[in-house]
Amino acid sequence: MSKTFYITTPIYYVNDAPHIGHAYTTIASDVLARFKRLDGFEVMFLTGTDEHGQKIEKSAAKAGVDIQSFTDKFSETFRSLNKTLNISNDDFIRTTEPRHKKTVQEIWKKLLASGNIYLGSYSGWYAVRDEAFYAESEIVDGKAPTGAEVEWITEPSYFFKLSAWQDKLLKFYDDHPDFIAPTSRRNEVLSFVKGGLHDLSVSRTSFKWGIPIPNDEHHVMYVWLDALFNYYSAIHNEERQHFWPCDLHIVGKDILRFHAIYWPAFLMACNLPLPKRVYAHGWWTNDGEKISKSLGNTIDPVKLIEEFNLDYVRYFLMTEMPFGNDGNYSRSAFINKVNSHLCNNIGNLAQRVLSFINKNCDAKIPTFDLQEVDSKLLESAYSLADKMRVHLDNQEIHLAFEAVINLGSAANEYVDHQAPWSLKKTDPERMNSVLYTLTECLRIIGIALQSIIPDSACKLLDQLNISDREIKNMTKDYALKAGTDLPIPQGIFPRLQN
Ligand code: ME8
Repeated sequence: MSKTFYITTPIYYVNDAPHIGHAYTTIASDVLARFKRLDGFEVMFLTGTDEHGQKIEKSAAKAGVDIQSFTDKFSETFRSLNKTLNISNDDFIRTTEPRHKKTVQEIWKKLLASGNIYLGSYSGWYAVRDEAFYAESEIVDGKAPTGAEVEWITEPSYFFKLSAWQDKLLKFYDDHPDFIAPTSRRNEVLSFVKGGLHDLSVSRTSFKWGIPIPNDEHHVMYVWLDALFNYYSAIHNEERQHFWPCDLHIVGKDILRFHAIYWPAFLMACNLPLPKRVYAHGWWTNDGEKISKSLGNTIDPVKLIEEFNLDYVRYFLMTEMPFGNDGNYSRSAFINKVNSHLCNNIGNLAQRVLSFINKNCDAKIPTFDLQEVDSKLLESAYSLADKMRVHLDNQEIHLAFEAVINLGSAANEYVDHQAPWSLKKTDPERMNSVLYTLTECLRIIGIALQSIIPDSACKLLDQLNISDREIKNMTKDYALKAGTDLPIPQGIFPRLQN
């Protein structure tokens, strides 16, 4: 049996069109999923849409559309964005699907039967935008700490006994220091939990758009209880249950509290094994401003892709800031990053080396007799796979690809220094060895880039006539064979104009 890896994105609300923030989370998860697949894991990569709750009900009413067709339309927009972004998800779950509703209702019954859910009455603040309850102490200038409008609600409600899980949660965080990442966010969660947990209202009676509570027709389920269990309902079947517990939930920092506190508490209460890790990444701004519909500065990933190209967008988003930090989108940063990393570094190297071989080596991988300087460069190329494994297991996406770009820079320095164009006249055998070393570096770079820029990496590997493209092939054992025919090289990374 191969090793398994289960990774998820948040399921997105269907009240609006996706923007760059949604694309970011999904692409990051895609990079990690693709890498694991290339590294021999059996991967389950889940994404989808979160379709119940008051926010969706209100948005549909505002649009004057019936709720089901409203959610169908926006869910489809997210699904089609995944195609546009070349996302390799294995499933796409909608919380309005029968498979999900059925699982969540079973869970409810289990929680009720075990005494984890009881009937009471809720009086307090609620923010529809966040679909979250806030304590009086959290309200700042009449608003939620996130800036969302709050309303006072008083209604009968079922409660989940969250307070009873406080100590067990703290023990769990202690026993599993890697559960919440990055560390700064872990500390935030810990201090919140240490501050004391209140029981959580998990049903609503003032609107209808939710999963009905099995034992009480007046109530629908609180949207977060419903939504979090999507991660479970998608694998709650014979073929997929071996993926549980989940290895990695990728979320934005805005929804860490739900994933790092409520989610493990719900699972403990159901006696289910807990996920291994929740990673909360940072927030994108546009030219320094928060991205929001009201400011009119949302960035449409589809437009960005139409203007530039998909792989450039994927590359920029994944490397512009350390994963975990906040970052800023600006057009000039985009162009500079893509030109310097992809066009001038990797693209230029490939174009120079492959066209030189095409003209001077009969379009075949040259013969070689390696010197120390060549072997040294190749050793660092062969060490790349392990470096990437370590970085990506820590979700240091930026560092994994920085290591690839560094290899490209080292190869560019090497080619300048070795100057094969001069060796052509003075020492053609040495020229061959230099070109061989460089094509071997390009092979490693091509394999390494597949998870982040799949189409471009595939073109590069095609130009090297390589079929072994897994991470395990990034070693000397799979080195290029002299005499292999190479196709006519074509530019892969066109330069962007400012
Ligand atoms: O919260 N920068 O859905 P949502 C970075 N349905 N990431 C951003 C972003 C930005 N400016 N804006 C959004 C929900 N995101 C719930 C989740 S999960 C069981 C239920 C990303 O549509 C980021 O991943 O509001 C954030 O957590 C998510 O979109 C919120 O998506």
